[in-house]
Amino acid sequence: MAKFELPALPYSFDALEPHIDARTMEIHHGKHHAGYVAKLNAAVEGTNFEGKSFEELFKNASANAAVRNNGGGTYNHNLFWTNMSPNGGGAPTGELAEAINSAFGSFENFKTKFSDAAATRFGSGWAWLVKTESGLVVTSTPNQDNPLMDTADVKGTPLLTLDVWEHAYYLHYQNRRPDYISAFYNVINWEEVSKRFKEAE
Ligand code: MN3
Repeated sequence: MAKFELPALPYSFDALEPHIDARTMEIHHGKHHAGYVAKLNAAVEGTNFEGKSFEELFKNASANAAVRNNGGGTYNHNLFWTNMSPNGGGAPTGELAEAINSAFGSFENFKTKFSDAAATRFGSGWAWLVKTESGLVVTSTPNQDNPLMDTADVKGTPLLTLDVWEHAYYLHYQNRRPDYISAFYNVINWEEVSKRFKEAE
């Protein structure tokens, strides 16, 4: 039976410095993310969830807390690493830029909305840019939940996400979550977000 695996980071631990420090990346990927993958495999073993895709797991996330927490913890980090790049930053282009302008009025307005979602998520969670049936939406989720789960307030295809658990920023930014959120815009991999946007059509 195929098991969930920890994907290798697509860049070195220090590649996102000074915005995200190497020590945080090393612990975040090697300890936190690896822990979710191991616990997810243990949680699905011998259950109806064994051998299922993330999408299938998340449709019934409400049925099993361990699958919900560790499935989200695995999937969300898989996405998070790929939507950052040492060559990232700047602004989206093409159809994604048009969709962002259409939904939020401008790229600057999108940034304000996304930053607010990330800053106001109480405790641990994630901010999201999601493609829904009615267009692009910014939302946030608690804990390791995501917009593919049956428990989500806003459901859709995740295009971009930001981890706002303290483990994602505390070593470098301590309590300054807003500074971490601002720095994130310097490393967003808009090419990857565009690719996900097109695949979701
Ligand atoms: Mn994390």
